[in-house]
Amino acid sequence: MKKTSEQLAWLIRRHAVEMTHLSGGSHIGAIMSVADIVAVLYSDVINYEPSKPKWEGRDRFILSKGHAGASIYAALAESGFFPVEELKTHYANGSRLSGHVSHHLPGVDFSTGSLGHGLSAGVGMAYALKKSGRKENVYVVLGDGECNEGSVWEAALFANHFRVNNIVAIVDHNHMQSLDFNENTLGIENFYDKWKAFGWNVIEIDGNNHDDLKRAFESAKGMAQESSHKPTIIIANTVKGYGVSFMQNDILWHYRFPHKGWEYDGAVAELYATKPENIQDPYTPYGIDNPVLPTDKDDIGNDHTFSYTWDTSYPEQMRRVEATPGAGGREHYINNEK
Ligand SMILES: Cc1ncc(C[n+]2csc(CCOP(=O)(O)OP(=O)(O)O)c2C)c(N)n1
Ligand SMILES: [Mg+2]
Repeated sequence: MKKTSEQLAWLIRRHAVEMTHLSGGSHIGAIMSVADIVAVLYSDVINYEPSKPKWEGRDRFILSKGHAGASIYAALAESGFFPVEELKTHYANGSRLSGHVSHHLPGVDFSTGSLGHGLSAGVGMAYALKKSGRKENVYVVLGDGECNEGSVWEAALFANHFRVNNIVAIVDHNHMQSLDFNENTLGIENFYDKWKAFGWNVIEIDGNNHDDLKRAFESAKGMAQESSHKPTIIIANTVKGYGVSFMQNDILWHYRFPHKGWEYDGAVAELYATKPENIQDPYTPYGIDNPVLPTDKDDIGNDHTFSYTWDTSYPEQMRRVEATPGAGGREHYINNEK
């Protein structure tokens, strides 16, 4: 039976913890961030046929932030494109499930990993489909740090100029990239106005909220039919590491994988506590009885960014404040009421 978006998002997160744990692979924070977007796309939005991955009538999907490949691998396996068992080969020598997304896998149209290419490829596909009079849509998921790449904006110009209205881009706007917050690396604000200025329809939502996501994809369909024929972008405000408290908003978890001990046990136990009904945890069906807990000496709750910190509960105010080095910087906000 087809999974609900909530079930699929949970399974993506649970698989991702296992896959990165087993392989020592990275980018778990990026995977947790995008899991809800990918889940809603595969449960409610994208037209596909798992037994015929190259079916002509399929919508095209590109995960341009290809370092979060485990999210799409899990979504494809859970949607019937290949056996779930194969997920355990992630990152292994000879596996089809390379760390970054590979088109050698059924259901993947375009390999990604070198950031900045997915939107150009997606706009090209959409343009070709439209010119051929076809009705399929193209969906492209980008990272917000990825929007530092100039090619993203070139594709944006092209899509507007040629009225490519059968593309929907989604930006996983978690304010972080690999080593620091976007705001400290190369700022992209005011993001909404930038996309508007490039001629796109813009929808801004909470990207970890499934109702918001579903409404946004519905609205995008309506906008595509408007006479202006503009492309549409959904700015999905997300939290990097979403779903496991100690990974959330902590840049450490861009590259770190859940190690044996409290990191793996803590992630699994937290996820198990939020498991939706009618699905099984495929690895630890009864959770973990006695999870190893972090001690005072363990590196948890510390600020691993270079110099500043960011709290997504203050997106409008754009509060950017100095952290106290080595003292749990995320607790220290200027003008913070707490
Ligand atoms: C062209 C290119 N430059 C650098 C990298 C290395 N890299 C991998 S992930 C990443 C950060 C991406 O940040 P963002 O797009 O915001 O994605 P997030 O992980 O936050 O979802 C970088 C710089 C890359 N993959 N491609
Ligand atoms: Mg980001």
